[in-house]
Amino acid sequence: MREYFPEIEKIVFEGPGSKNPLSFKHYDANELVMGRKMSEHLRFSACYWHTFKGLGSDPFGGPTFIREYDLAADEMEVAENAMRAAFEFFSKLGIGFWCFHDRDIAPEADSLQETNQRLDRIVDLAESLQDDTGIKLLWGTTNAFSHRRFMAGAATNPSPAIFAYAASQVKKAMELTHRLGGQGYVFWGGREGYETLINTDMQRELDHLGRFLQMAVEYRRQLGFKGALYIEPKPKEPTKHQYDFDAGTCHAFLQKYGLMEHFKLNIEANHATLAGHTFQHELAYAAANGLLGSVDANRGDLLLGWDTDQFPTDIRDTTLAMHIILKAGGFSTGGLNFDAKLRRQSIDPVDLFHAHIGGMDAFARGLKNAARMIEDGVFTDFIRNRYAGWDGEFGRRIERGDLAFADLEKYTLEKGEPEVRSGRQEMLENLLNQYL
Ligand code: XLS
Ligand code: CA
Ligand code: CA
Repeated sequence: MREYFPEIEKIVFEGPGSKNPLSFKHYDANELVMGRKMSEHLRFSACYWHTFKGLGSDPFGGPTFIREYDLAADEMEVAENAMRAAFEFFSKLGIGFWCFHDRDIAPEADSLQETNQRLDRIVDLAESLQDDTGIKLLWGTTNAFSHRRFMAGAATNPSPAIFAYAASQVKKAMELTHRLGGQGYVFWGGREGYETLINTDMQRELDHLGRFLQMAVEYRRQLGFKGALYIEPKPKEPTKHQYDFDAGTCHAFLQKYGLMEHFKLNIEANHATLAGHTFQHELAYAAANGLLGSVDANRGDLLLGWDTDQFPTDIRDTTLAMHIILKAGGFSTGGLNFDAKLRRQSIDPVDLFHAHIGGMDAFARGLKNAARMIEDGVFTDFIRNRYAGWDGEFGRRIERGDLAFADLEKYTLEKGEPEVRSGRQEMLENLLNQYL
């Protein structure tokens, strides 16, 4: 069998002292953290689009990466070679999951029928490679944003024929995800949003998006697909205003259209910061509302206002993220998917290994730090103490709904000026640094 990464041996854990850049310094798949293997906590996934189809182009220039598997003359041969290269990469890296869009794995043909036949052919290959390697599908999704027919959106398009096209595509992609044993299916808004309200009926578009997702729920049931459905929030890009702006907006949308019990969120770090939030804020908001599903692990750049999709390397960020994820009970169907791409000058196949090794080590450290924070309990104790008044009789009566404004006025008149306490932010920030 042809190899696409012939110089790369299987990446193994060598520990923090190792000088070998092609080894894990912190990620040891079998190491137990809080009684569970690191691989089970982190559930790392590689994405197909950036890793195998992204070739370094940006708005100012074309591809800079040249990949062996791209060199065949026939499009479908390229698609099959890319799939083989992908599984060689996953196996050598030791990553347990992958994710794809329908259009990443097979190029679109002239008709939907033919496109779907191409997908079936590629999915046959993916299925056999999954069986051979034991690598699993974290989630599948649809690309209903690249083709020109989707320039004004998919489910929110002014044309019902385009809505129908998008539905047909999602139907097929859900079937393929189901066939590959996918643990989830993602809806990222693509071009579901608008450029200007002068030509947009927002209310109608939102209702259409709601109906579209209700149909997806119905089809999931019909198909017997047991994986989770996720919405992935993003505030802007490609449209000026995306409807799934952030976790809070998605939460309201899911409630309005009766979808709360059927969906969770796929939180992406870079989308959180684009929305003016931190990654941790979006995770915490999702967790607080029973919506934490899966994570697209990457980062943006504070000095750039767009979706740079860089590999995660910041230990403070990974620690705070894992702290929230662990406290919420960890992943079930979800995982940490590296929706991240190489910088344009990182042209060699080996750069893909460096990038993923760095991301996996960064989250392994984050996991271990967060586990120590939880085991030591200092942050939990501090917060518990800060709110301790609510555990007393008076606080509980307010929470239970036993007291009204008049009762609270009576209490205040009797007790006088309440005591105030320091939030101790600087002390806690110093303490956090001790864990990093
Ligand atoms: C784009 C999104 C996309 C989704 C999957 O910004 O991150 O890649 O994760 O469609
Ligand atoms: Ca993403
Ligand atoms: Ca992104």
